[in-house]
Amino acid sequence: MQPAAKNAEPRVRTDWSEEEVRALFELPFNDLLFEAHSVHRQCFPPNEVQVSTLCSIKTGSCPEDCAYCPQSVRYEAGVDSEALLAIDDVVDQARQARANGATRFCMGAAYRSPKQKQLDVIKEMVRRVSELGMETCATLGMLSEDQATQLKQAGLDFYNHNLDTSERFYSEIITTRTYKDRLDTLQNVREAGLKVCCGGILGMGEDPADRVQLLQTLASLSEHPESVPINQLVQVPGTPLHGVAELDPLELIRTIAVARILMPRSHVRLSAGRSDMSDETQALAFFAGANSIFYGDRLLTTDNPEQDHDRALFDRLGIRPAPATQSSKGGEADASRAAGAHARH
Ligand code: SAM
Ligand code: DTB
Ligand code: SF4
Repeated sequence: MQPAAKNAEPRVRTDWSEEEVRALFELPFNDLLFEAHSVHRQCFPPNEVQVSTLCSIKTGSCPEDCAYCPQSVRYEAGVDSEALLAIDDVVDQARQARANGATRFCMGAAYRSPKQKQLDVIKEMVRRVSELGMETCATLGMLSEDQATQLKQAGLDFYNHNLDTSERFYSEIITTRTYKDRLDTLQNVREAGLKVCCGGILGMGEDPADRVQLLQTLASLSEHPESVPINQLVQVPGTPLHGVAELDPLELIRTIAVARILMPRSHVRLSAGRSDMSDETQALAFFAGANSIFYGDRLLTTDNPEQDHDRALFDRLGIRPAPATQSSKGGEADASRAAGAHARH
């Protein structure tokens, strides 16, 4: 394949065929990384990584049966069930995340889909976190278009809803909602004018062909998701996927590189699973085009690398945290965020 022309921005395409995607995966590793990194440099500052912090606003006892997830009520995975957090507690956590240099705050709830009473509380959380000048993201399960619109009106920027894997492999992982349910929610989120955060999980025992199909489906959505989280399965004892064969780290890097080429303007997030990755694997992921991470010692219920470790890794790699994309939010926010980010990185 021809390397991307120097300085020419790659065309954004939503018509990638499965054969084209497979051909990218089958490139020699160096050719793939060269191409992905070239695309990355044309679209993004190569030494900037966007930094988000996760907050589990409602933990555990989820009715769904996602085989990877410790929050499903069906598995004994040691996660206690908690009520929806109080609004003030969530805002305090957001303020702390901002002081630590995060520009986006992602609120996750173990719901199949939120009820109106719950959504009313979450809308207030979104409003208050938004007032801090942070970008906001929520992941609450399935949404109708009306629910998505309500969140948009409350000031939500992004909605995270993952396809998780290929359509073919999906039914081996989740039986309580369909692939089409997921695509419908993604469409509702788009129609409401929210930015889409959508990706998947690797290392669940899927075939390489499933990784091809997942990326081809993501790149064929009518608009690419603005944010594409690539999670590596965090294996939690008690969940059905505990004990599956571990993913070859080079396959993770290949998947990130192909995602970067297919969706050149999207943020590709090296998401869950970093605690199990070497620094060298993460460095290669940033070279291949990953430019977003979750920062903070916890994901939702599992561990993330210590903040000190991430700061040291950024320093060793000469990476700086990206500024928030929404300068319009400003206010109380900008000065203290800039100070926090500067002090820490
Ligand atoms: N309940 C909502 C839903 O599933 O859409 C939102 C929260 S759910 C925990 C968000 C995402 O976290 C899932 O779609 C999945 O991709 C990811 N996730 C959950 N457990 C994981 C694990 N053990 N390892 C990696 N990713 C995981
Ligand atoms: C996403 O793709 N990964 C994040 C976020 N979206 C919500 C969640 C990772 C969860 C990992 C398992 C846990 O901590 O419970
Ligand atoms: Fe529930 Fe989300 Fe976990 Fe599935 S991934 S069990 S929907 S919290």
